[in-house]
Amino acid sequence: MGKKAEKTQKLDEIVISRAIIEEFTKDFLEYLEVDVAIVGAGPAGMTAGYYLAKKKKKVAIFERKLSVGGGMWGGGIMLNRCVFQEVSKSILDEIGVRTSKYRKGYYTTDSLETVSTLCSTAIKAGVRIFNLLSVEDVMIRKDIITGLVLNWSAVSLANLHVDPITARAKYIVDATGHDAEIVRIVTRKIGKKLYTETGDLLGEKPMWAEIGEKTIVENTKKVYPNLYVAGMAANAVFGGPRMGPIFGGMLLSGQRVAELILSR
Ligand code: 48F
Repeated sequence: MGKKAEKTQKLDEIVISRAIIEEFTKDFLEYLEVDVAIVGAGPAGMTAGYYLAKKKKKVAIFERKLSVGGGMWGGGIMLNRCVFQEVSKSILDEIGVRTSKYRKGYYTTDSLETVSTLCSTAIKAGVRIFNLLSVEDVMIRKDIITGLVLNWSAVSLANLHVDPITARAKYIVDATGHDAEIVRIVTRKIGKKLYTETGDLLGEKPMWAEIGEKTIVENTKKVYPNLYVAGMAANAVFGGPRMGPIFGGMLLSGQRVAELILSR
């Protein structure tokens, strides 16, 4: 289209509306059946999505909030810098987040750059992120999780009595952070059948950055048939400590869960 044509283009509000509805619906319908459904677009969920999509898996991330990024935007106490340790730097380099060396083994990033780059890289690798959708339940067939129950977050916020819809997935990742919401739903609905010592959530332990960052990767694993935990949810389920505003473990956990699922 030439410059003249651009200036004189007429705009039709109905075309704009149809574009939104048709394009979104096309995607949504396509992603109601996926290889991997990830709940939560925090650092762990988006990293997991990126590594799975990179290997051509069909991945949907369902995020309750308007914005992705979970607890990453505010760095520590709303100071928008994130800290990463040496072992996680290669992931930042791979996705193109700039790092600044603070001391030996410690790097900082701009949290806004980190979230936006992680999100953009995941989407460009093929992940579809559906924001404003809450996972409120799971589908279970013969003791295996087969899918998620979804509703618009606005429905619960407004306390409306509206039924949800469902999405089917071969594998599900609970990347919902401290609350480990999906694992909690499983124990509430079908009892203490998790792959933990007690069958129940063991609960997050007090802050200990060094141990927390180590255990979060070890605790990233299958917790119930076809259900994996990643990110802070992994330590909440398997009894690891919290680690505060250091984010390397979140990325490493996301990468780990992708590896585990790909190895299946
Ligand atoms: O909390 P969040 O950032 O989890 P993460 O990826 O990273 C944890 C760190 O941010 C931080 C830390 C620990 O000290 O370093 O806490 O493990 O992101 C979780 C995302 O899941 C969404 C939530 O809105 C957030 O963006 N979420 C939670 N429950 C649901 C959900 C749900 N039921 N349905 C959809 N999204």
